[in-house]
Amino acid sequence: MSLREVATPSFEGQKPGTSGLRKKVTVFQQPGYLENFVQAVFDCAPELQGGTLVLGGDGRFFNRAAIQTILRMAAANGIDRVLVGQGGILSTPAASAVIRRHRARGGLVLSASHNPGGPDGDFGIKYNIANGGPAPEAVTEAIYQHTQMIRHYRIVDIDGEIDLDKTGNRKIGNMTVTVIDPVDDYAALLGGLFDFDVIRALLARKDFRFRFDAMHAVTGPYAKRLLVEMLGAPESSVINAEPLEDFGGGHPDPNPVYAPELYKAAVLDGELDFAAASDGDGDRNMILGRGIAVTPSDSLAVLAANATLAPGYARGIAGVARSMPTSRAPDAVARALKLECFETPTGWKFFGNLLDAGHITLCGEESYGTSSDHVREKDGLWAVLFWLNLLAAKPGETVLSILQQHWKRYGRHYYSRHDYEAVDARQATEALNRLRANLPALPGQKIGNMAITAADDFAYRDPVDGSESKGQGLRVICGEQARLIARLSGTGTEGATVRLYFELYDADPAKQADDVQSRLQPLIDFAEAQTGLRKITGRAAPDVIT
Ligand code: VG1
Ligand code: CO
Repeated sequence: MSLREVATPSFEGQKPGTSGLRKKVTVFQQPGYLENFVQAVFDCAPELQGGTLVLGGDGRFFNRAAIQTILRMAAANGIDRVLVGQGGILSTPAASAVIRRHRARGGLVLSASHNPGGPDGDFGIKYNIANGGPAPEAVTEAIYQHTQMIRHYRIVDIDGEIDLDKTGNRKIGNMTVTVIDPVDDYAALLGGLFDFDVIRALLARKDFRFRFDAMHAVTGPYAKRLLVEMLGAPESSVINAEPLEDFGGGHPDPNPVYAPELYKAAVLDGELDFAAASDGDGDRNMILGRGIAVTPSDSLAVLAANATLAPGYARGIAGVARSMPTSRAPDAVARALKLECFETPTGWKFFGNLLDAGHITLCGEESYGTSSDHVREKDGLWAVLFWLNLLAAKPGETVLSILQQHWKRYGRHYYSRHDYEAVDARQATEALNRLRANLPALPGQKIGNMAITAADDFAYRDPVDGSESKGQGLRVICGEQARLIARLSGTGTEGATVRLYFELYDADPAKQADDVQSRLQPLIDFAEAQTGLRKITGRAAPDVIT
């Protein structure tokens, strides 16, 4: 084994976005590109020296090659031990669980999450800190700054490759590589949160038709262990369970648009009583019932309202947090139950401090992300088990009836997100700038019969460490009645993706079964009038409506 310092040019744009650094695979394959970013992480996180690092990814194309490189760099940078998931696999929530359980000083999670994979697809890398969560902005910014001035990276040469497929210990010089089962720690953690006996009984019922779609992404092995082996669901109920390097050519994004068959079976055809799907790296969840797709915002609100039905939360929850564009459905629950409630910028990294400080127990985002303080990431299967636990604890209820009762009590927040993908970056900026310029003049104006009470560019001050994050999304607010939000995605790799979010509150149970898009139409029209997005881009409609 020999250690080398390799001279390297710095690369433009190695700036982590909403969730890590995401680029085309071909960008990551440039000599030195991955190495520079990893070296920047090691240089900015000296606490990793002499400590344990967790390493794994969602199994997409380039995952194995990247792991081999990172292991050799870890040995050259004084890491004491690396815990790697077998086959290079670790879902994002499992990586978080492993970091916490083994008191690792950090972790590198290799994933571009819901972005497509394969040689022409996307790759990504994210640094998580010792609490198991995504590094906060100050850390990712320091890493980015460092990539701009990097001149060398350190790596050791070894004969052949490290065998990732057999569990157990290997050595690279003084560093130990421990290949671990990727599911064990995670399954044990979830086993302690939910009532597996009642869920098992529910799944055994002949009249309870259940399906989980792993979308050929990382959750396959996790779902098989938890749902089939531990909870007795029929093997056939977990579909697309084989992780594939290109996710079978699909878009591993669990929503009605990218999981159309599951959506049709449950929502349109009513063939399933409960269906769910997860994304590339296993941190997202979509919950469907017979005739109903649960919006992620409602899902968080329902889980918060019913949390004490699950053993792990039986003593009550401290509070809830949601990202700014997430609907205010959870706020209504927090008010009624007298819980603390926080509004954070988009991205899971903003929940970390609130969770660590014990301010909140549950948190979520409108983008199919929900989780709790059991890890520091969003957790797809956690949400699925929580819903199963809830259904099992409420005999006679369905997903739809649970939601209807929830709306009756707390009011309904009609909600939708419209995405315009791969838009020309200049056009996207122009559209948002138009709205931005109008913001000061909007309060006092009306959207239909609703008066605008505030309009701003969302800024956040972290209540725990006081750090500030500005420019987090344009908001137009009509009191408690409605909101319209516009922001640019920070996870795309092609042009710009514009996200428009629409929310309308209705407390009247007689008006809670309307068509969502029709109810939101005045807000949708107002957004176009303010941004000119469709006109500027020449697009007739959004690419994805969720
Ligand atoms: C999107 C979602 C955001 C989520 C992020 C990472 O970010 O909107 O809520 O935290 O993806 O999720 P953006 O910047 O594209 O809107 V994942 O499952 O892709 O790690
Ligand atoms: Co994800």
